[in-house]
Amino acid sequence: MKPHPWNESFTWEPHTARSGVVTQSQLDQFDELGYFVVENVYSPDELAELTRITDEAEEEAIAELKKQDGERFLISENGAITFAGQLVRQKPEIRPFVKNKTILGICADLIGPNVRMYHDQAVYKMTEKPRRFPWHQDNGYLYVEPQHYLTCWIALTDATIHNGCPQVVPGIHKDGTLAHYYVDTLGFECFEEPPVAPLVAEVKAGGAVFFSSLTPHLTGPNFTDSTRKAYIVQYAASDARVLEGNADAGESTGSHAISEEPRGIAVLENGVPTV
Ligand SMILES: O=C(O)CCC(=O)C(=O)O
Repeated sequence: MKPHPWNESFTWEPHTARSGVVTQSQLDQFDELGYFVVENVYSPDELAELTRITDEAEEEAIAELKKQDGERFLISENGAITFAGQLVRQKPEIRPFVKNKTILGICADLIGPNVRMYHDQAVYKMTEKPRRFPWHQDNGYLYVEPQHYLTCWIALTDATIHNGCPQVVPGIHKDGTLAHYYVDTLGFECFEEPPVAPLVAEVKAGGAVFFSSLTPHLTGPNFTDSTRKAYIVQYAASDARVLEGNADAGESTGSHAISEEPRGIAVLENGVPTV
């Protein structure tokens, strides 16, 4: 495991429970292992409405995939796994869900008083065709500074080891961003074999797995007959910047503020939820 070329120094800062939404021992687990699970983030009615929106987005993503050769594009493949991105931008009715009170309390504890929802996508995993899913850190895709931001993996259906719940490699987040290499059609990977045993993060529908952008993770195959549905939302400090350029070619060639990107919205300003 090598550090990402742009990760010249990194210190993991421990977090303190201030919002009252989660306990200090949950945050201690986050600091130690890089993740924790919170059940019942959404009520059954909220979950039904959120899923209605993501189902619609997934149908649109499938319609697009059907126009592609072999009905696939990179890792997305009709009948296997679909990614429907930028829903906050395209479907404003989803915005109240990314401003959920529990999630914003966790954002305040783990990121700070000024937070922007940075990226979102619905990921549906169908009964699996055998394929590898790469171990990756979310910051291994687009390099953001500060390197630590928060990924909230919301289960729209019960997520278990049998249908592709998240799995995380504990402890590695403390070293910051690792070098990633591209695995053709699948995406970026930081290692093929985890250096320590992965932990399985099962979560019931309506709950969420919270992990750092620095926590190596993947989701396993779906061996069941029904689709595993997730909505993944990422939150970063409002003044975070995306570094530009090709890491393999050397230094970053520039950067832009995440607030310049149309896919995100501010969710916390000076500790207060935005309207
Ligand atoms: O939800 C999934 O199946 C995988 C999503 C994931 O790991 C990601 O998009 O970073």
